[in-house]
Amino acid sequence: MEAQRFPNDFDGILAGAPANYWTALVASGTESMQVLRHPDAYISSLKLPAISAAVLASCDAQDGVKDGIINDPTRCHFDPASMQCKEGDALTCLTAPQVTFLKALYAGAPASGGKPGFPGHEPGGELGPGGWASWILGEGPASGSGTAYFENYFRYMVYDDPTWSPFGATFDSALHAADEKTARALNATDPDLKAFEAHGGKLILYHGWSDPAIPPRNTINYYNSVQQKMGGEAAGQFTRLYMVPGMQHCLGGPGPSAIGQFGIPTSGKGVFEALEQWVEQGKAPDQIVATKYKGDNPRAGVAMTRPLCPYPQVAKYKGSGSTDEAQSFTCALQ
Ligand SMILES: [Ca+2]
Repeated sequence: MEAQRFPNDFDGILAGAPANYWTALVASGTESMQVLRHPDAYISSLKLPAISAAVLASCDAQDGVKDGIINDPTRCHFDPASMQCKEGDALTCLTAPQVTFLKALYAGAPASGGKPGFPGHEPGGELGPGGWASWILGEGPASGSGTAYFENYFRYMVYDDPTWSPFGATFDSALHAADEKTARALNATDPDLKAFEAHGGKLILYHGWSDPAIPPRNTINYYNSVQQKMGGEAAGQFTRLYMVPGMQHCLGGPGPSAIGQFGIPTSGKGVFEALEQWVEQGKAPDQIVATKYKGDNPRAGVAMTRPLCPYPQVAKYKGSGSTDEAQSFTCALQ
């Protein structure tokens, strides 16, 4: 929003997990609340270990390294139907309504009537303290912590009705209402960054591929829209996007998620340092270093480093050397 509306405020902007298409983000919450109408589709977080195991069995090795991290979830075509229970129900499988619900969570809000939809959640990173259990699934239908954001936003910011329930809401109706009331103030989807470019501003975006709060493809969509509007070469002079494999909302998750964001140290050049060098020395950022600490605690020592590559490049294993060390990987296109 700063780069779009107040382009002269900052020389450099580091934007992590941007909620820039706010109205669609909150409206997409109605998709995860469809379990209110179909309570038998509710998936207990006790099933997440089985879901995670099935996702990883399907997609972990696609990037050449079996490490519990999916480098590029867009290449993962995990089918929840593969987990459908043969009979009855168990923590290791999904009932038919649960299969439908899980598919919807990955698919997001579908486009309709010529209007774009909104991306869903990505396979990988469902487990763990910052995963789906708290944010999406909660302890009963529509009780995840994300639900409070969506529900209260529509009650108090859109409909002015404390009794409003997402029970009958659809993505289209919610988006229309949220757009009418709040898009002008809160959406930051303008791809025209000419004024920020003219000011000499630099923008680095990053987003965890396993973010359960803000679907990561939304950031790719915005980045691509800027490329289209400004032209790829011009945009490359002042914008970068880093997609962080296995990182949940801003930090945490199965992947190395210490990338120099908000003061978290990494073991090489992080995103903030990269931005600083770009603004102050004109040194354009290339790959930076992502670190995973033991127990996600910087004081406990380094468990793994990986290069974090400017989108659309990904870190590729060279085929030899420790997969816990960044130098065993190179940034390359798929
Ligand atoms: Ca992998």
